[in-house]
Amino acid sequence: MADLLLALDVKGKAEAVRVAAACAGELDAIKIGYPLVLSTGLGIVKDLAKSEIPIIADFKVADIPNTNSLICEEVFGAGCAGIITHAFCGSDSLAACVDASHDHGGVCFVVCEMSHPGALDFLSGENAERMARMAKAAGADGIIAPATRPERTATLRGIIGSSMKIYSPGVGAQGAQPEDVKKYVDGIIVGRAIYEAADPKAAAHEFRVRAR
Ligand code: O7M
Repeated sequence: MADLLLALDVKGKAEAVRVAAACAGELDAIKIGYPLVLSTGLGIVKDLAKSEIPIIADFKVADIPNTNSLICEEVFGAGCAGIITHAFCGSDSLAACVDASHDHGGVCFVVCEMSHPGALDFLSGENAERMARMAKAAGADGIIAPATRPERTATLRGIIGSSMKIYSPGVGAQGAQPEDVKKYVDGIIVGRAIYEAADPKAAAHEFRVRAR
């Protein structure tokens, strides 16, 4: 059984609040990222707080340790419950993000293998497996692994074990189905197939039921 996370990659406060309100009761978390935050500012976190579910900041953090810590301060200061970081900057950068998240009472998820075809250039295979091991060693709360390659997500689950979570994008617009990965993951991430739907609540409801 997997949770449903909405990737709220819309532009502007009005559209974000409209979609979040429409989906009320059907979501377990909302993931925000650059498209929404660059168009609204981080204040959008407070605007979305009415939905009373965790807001996770997908900034795919990738910098030196000090900068990563500063980014975490802003994200958790704004009211987010979690942050998503890259791991390829190395174990010190990753540790800074995980530690800063925990210092602020938040959770930190680590991108290991990405869902798009170009991920096969770098963000897959042995690199992804190394990053999963790094995420585990750093004490991260979970990883990101692709619904579009369920066999890879199963491999990464084998590396991190059952004490860490996996959130999995690629369901819907990128072609994967909830049934492809739900047995390996703790949550599926769905964006366009919900926020571009004529009836976002009905779409979210269907994904939620199918992820169970
Ligand atoms: O369902 P979509 O394709 O409209 O949106 C998918 C969301 O998941 C979107 O916010 C992407 O940025 C994100 N995502 C991927 O699609 N693939 C990845 O490998 C990783 C992510 C992600 O969420 O990383 C944290």
